[in-house]
Amino acid sequence: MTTIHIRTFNICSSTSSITSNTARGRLLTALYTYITLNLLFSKTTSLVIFLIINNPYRTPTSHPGFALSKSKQMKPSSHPPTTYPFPHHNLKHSSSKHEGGKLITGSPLGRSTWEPIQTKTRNSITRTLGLINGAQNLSTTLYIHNSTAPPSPTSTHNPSLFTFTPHLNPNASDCVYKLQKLKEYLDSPPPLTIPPSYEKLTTKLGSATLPSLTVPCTTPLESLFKGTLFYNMFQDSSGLWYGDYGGPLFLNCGLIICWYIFKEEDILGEDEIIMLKHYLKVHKQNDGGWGTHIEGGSTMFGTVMCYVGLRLLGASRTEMEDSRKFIIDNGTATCTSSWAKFYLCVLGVMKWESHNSTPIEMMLLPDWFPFGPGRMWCHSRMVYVPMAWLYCKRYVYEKADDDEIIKQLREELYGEGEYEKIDWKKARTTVAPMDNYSPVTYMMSFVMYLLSFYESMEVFKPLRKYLRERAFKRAEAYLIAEELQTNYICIGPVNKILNMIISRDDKNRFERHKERIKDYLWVAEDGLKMQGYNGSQCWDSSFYAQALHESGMARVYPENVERLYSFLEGTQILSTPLSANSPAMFYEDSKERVKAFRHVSLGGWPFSTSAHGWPISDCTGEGLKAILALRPYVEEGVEAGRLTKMTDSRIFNAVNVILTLQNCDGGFATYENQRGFKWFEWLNPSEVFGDIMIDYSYVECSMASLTALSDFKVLYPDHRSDEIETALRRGKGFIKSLQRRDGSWYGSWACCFCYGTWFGVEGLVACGEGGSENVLRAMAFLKSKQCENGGWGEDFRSCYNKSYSPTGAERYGDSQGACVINTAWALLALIKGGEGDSDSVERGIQYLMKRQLSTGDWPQEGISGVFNRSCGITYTSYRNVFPIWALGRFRQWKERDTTNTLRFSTNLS
Ligand code: LAN
Repeated sequence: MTTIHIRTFNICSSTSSITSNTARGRLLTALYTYITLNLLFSKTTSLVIFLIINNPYRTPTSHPGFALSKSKQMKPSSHPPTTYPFPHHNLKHSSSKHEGGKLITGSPLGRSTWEPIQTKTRNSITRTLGLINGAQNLSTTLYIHNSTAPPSPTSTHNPSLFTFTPHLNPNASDCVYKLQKLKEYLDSPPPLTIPPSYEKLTTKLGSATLPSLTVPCTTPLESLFKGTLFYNMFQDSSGLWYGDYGGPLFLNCGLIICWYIFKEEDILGEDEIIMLKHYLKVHKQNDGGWGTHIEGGSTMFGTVMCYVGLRLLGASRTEMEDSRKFIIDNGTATCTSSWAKFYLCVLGVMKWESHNSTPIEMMLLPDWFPFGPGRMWCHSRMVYVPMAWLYCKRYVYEKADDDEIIKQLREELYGEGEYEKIDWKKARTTVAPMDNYSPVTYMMSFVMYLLSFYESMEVFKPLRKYLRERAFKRAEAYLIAEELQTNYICIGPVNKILNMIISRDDKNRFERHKERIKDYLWVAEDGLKMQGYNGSQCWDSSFYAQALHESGMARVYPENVERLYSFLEGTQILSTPLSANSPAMFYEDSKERVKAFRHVSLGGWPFSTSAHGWPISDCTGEGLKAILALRPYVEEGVEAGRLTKMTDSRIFNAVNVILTLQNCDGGFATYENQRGFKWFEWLNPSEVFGDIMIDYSYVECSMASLTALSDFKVLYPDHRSDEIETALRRGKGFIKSLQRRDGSWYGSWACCFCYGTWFGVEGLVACGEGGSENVLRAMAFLKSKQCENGGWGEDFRSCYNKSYSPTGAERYGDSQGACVINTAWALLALIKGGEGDSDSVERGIQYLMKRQLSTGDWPQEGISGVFNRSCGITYTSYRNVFPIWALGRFRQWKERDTTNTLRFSTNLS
């Protein structure tokens, strides 16, 4: 009986479109389910089940598909309509402060790992699950986020809650993590000191600590309050919000190859293997292939990487027949892109002759030379240096020739008996059209041609030997510097694995690398994945801090705000006693920094954690703004010694990072100044990625840096004031120069024009351009894209095709193509641009309220993030943070007084 109720609810919520998903319908279903659960279980148990089955993962009714007019246009994904049972497996999530990991240097703050839980617990949980589900054979998996205690065996989980239906929506909604956090929250709800003026709200919308599941929100303030009540339940005790940072599919294979080559359990354990396999399987498309990321149509890059990954993890050839066919039909693995070829060479299923020359000698190029690793975008540099190392060593998995799976792969990837006959040299230039986002240019082909002579001619042998020996020494020092500066996390998941393979013969380095693999893993309904970074902790939390402040909600949750401040304070790079004493500090010395091509780190904020150690312009900007915004709320905590004071000198260090990051064009790039030239892009060898060769100035990075300077200027009018004025003036010019004719800005790091335009408007207003012609054009652009139902929507195709996606967010948003996150971005921009009283904003706010779930959450729709033009990346926090912020900004606008200063009135009438 229970099963039927729960499933009925799931089906209702997952297949209804926005129009049929009315407040009344949802309310009735919610009420019905809640009462049923209450009859069957204790109050806490029912709440846990209820909140989870009120699943934010909303699946639209159909998958429309669309025509491809240009060969470069992104293909839609087409996952098979199969639901997979959650495998029998248990992992729990932890933060390292509970682990006491000996081998970990740097601050453990914000570290996120998953671990298996005891079999005994697993059995008892499985039994409970069977009971709830009414199907004993459908035992499920429980993953536990280990930042606090694992749930007791009495906690209840329903396998159907974790059902992942990728053909409807391949985005998971972080139910696994949230379930665990929720349990912790309910076990010991934090004391909330809600101001008396909020009493009316709390009585209406729930207790002080729990959102009411039955009372609908009727005003924006109620919606805002419920949204924060819900999201705050998932704050980690260390003050941050964790979330899924998956999306790219090609990253898993690097890790799997590394594990396979070394076969060590502490690289990937039994539990992780099962879950990783599950993840790769559920993201397979109807045509047997995989996309480069979860929402993309199949590519040879994604397919070859996932195919090899799955086979190494133990999937049989027969169960992969359709995928093998996809590879063969698209020209065999010789037609995959260059990065996949690199991995195949390392594994020994492709010969190094098929790889273009990647000389490690690039490390010897002098600084004055117009091209060189120090001038490249740091992510490209950090990947191509270890790649060049492995290429120049012609590194191959040592047991490849005797390994049965490798022998089979050599047959499967190219066709029976073909491997020895392949013209490997020719394979250097073959690439399937679906992978060829940035075709190799004539100039690059010519460079490759010259390099192939250098690589193969006998006459160059002595010179090669001489140069290579020196280059290897220089590269080794460089790789070690990266490892120590990042406490072995490394800048990203690609160089993490490559550096680890290289460090194999150095026991100390290798062991430390292994300890930090877990930092990249994440578990969600779709299984375990290698994330695109070691998380987005600092970035997400900085935005939320500003949302809490701007909405007036920071006063309502003093406890959460203190914890949040404490996380942000502790995450400033090299600025806490622990991080300042880590080996990374050695490299902050200017001589060492220059050798390692690094910008100043001291005082910057990272995207993820302090231990990661790479400051980013916009993360520093958002981090600084967040700290400045929260300061008034934490004075008491600082005085009482509960919190560490942010000294002025720490704030000045952050400002220094920002000021020194401004480029000649007035804009800001990501991690470093722009050191190369645009023509470097002609040498982009990746094929699959666009604009990766240098660090360009972006609207996002510029807005965050400039708004931070502008906030800072108000509080510290005497510190470097002339420089700040100049920076703002130059920044304003840059932002204007990037605006497109239609009034929009292209967003490079999220989907897409709504995101970019929000940054553009916010930046211009901070530079004193409110009401200018540029801002008005942006307003007109946004209004022109509003859907009839009041929302806005775009998906990943906007980024890939660089034009507003023709059917909006129809695939994973609502039937009109609108979605929650883009609506929030558009609203943030419109209100900032002076449109707060417009009908457009009113309708947008109504839209957000309508789409809010009865828990206070919002549905998980399409993928939000993007990088390198062609790869999507997940941000599960965005669906909460941005709607809350937009509602909060709307509230502030409505309550502004005539002098346009804020009141943050708590009067609810
Ligand atoms: C990120 C994540 C954060 C992102 C923002 C801060 C949001 C952005 O405003 C600036 C660029 C930045 C820092 C960014 C750059 C590219 C990254 C590092 C990523 C998208 C996360 C993963 C991606 C990285 C390149 C993925 C690794 C894969 C390779 C192809 C090397």
